[in-house]
Amino acid sequence: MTAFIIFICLVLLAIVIIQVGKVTELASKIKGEEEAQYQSNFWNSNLSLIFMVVFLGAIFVSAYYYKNSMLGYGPHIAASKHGKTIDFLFNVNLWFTGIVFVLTHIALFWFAYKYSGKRNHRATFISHDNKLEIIWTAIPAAVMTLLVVGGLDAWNDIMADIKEKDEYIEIEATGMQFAWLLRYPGADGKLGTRDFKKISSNNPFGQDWTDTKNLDDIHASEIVLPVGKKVRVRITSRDVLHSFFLPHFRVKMDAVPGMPTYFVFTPTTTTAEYRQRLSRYNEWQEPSDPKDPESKPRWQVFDYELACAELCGKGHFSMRRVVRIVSEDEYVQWLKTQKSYYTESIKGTADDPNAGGQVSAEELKLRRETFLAELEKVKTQAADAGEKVVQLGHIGFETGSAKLTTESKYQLDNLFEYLQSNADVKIELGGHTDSTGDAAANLKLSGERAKSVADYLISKGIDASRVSSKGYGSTKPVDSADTEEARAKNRRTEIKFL
Ligand SMILES: [Cu+2]
Repeated sequence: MTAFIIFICLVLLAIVIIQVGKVTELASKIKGEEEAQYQSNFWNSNLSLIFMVVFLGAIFVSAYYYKNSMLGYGPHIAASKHGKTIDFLFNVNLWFTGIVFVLTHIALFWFAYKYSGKRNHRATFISHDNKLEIIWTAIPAAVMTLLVVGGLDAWNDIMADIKEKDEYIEIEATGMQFAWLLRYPGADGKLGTRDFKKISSNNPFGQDWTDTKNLDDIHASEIVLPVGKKVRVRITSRDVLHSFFLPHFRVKMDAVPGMPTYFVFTPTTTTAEYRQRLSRYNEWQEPSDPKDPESKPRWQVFDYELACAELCGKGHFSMRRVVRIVSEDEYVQWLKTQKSYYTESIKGTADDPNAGGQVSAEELKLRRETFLAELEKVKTQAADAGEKVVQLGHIGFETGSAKLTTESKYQLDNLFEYLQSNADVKIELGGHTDSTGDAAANLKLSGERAKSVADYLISKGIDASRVSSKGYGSTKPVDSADTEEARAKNRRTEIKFL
C-alpha cells in the first residue's frame, strides 16, 4: 500500500513539474525570450554563489563535528608502528588536495557568478596563454612528484617482508564465505603445510596431518597478540576475494584464492590503553546500548576488530572478528589455554592418518627429555647396581624385517645427540625377541635388527668403535609369563653401557 501511495505521489510530482514548465514557457513567450534568459542567468549565478558557501561550510562543519570518529584524528591515532607513517602521509595529501579543492571550487562558482550572461556584455576571445599553461602544468607536476616519491618510499618500507634476523610471530588468516579462519603455529612456532584438496568440514584449512608441524597448530576464534612484537600475517582465501582489514592498525591486504599474500606490522597500543584513550572523549561516554541508558559507556566495551573489506557476498558483514592486543605475559597465558586442533578434533578419528602413532612436537620434546635423563641416570649409577641398560622404547621395525620404521628416527636422533655430547660413552645395542617361532631365526633377526640401529648411528657420524651390536634372540626374556603382554615386553632393543 505504501509503495502504491509513493508511486502515485511521484506521478503527481512529474505532472506538476511538466505543468510548471509549460507555464514558464508561456510566460517567456509573453515577455520575450531574451528577457527571460537574462532573468534565469541572474538567478542561477546568485544561487550558485549561495550553494558554494553552504557546500564548503557544510564540509568544514561536518569534518569538525565527526573529527573524533574518524581514523587518524582525536582518539583514533594509529595503534601500529607503520600506521603513524600512513596517517602522516594521509594528512600531507589532505592538505595539498584540500587547499586545491577549496580554491578551485571558489573559482568555479565565482566565475559562474561574475561572468554570467548580462545585457551588453561580450566575452573576450583568448586563443591560448603559454605562461598560464606552463604554470598550471608545472606546479601540479612538481607537487605530484613530491607526493608520489614520498609515498613510494613509505610503501616500500611498509610492505617489506620479515628480514632473516627478525623476531616475529606468524599467524594465518583465511577468508571464506563468511568467516575469517585463524591459525596459530603452536609450540614449534611453525605453521604446517596445507593442501586445498584436503579441505573438509573438519579440516577447514586443509592441513596435512602427516606434516608434524601441523600437529600443534591452533585454530583461534579471535586474534590475540602481544604489544610491541612484530607480527606476520599469512593471508589466503578459500573461495572468493576477501580483504584482511584491521582499521585501527592501518592494515589492509586482499585475500586472493590461489595466491597467498601477507602483511607485517607491529601493534603499539594494547586494547586497554586504547580504551583509556577513548574515555577522554565525550562521544565515547554515551551508553553502549542506545536502548539502555544504564549500559556501560561505549569506551568500556570497545574492541579492535578484524573486518572483511571486500564486498564478498550477502553474509559479508558477519566476517567481523575481535582483535585483542595484550601484554607479553597475558599473551603467553592465553596461548597456554589454546589447544591444538589436531589433538582436540583429529587425533584418533577416522581422519587421522597418523593412527599408527605419529607424535606431536610437544610429545617428542617430552620423550627426548625423559630419554636423555634416563641415559644420564643409568650412566652415572653405582657400579654394583647391576648392568647399565636402557630400553629404546620408541623404535620399531617392519614385520619380519630389520628395516626401521620412520617413527624410530626421533629416538635414535636423541641417542645420536647423546653420544655426540658424551664422547666417553661406548655402547652395545642388544636385540631381543619373544620365544615364539624358530629360535635360530629369532637369533638371526634380533642380530640384524640391533645392527641396523648401530648402522643408523654410524651413518650419522658416530665412530664405529663406540657402537657394537649383538642379537640375543629369545635367550634373555624379561618376563617369562605366557601372555601377549609379556611377549611384547620381551621384543625389545636395549642399550648397554660398556
Ligand atoms: Cu569477505
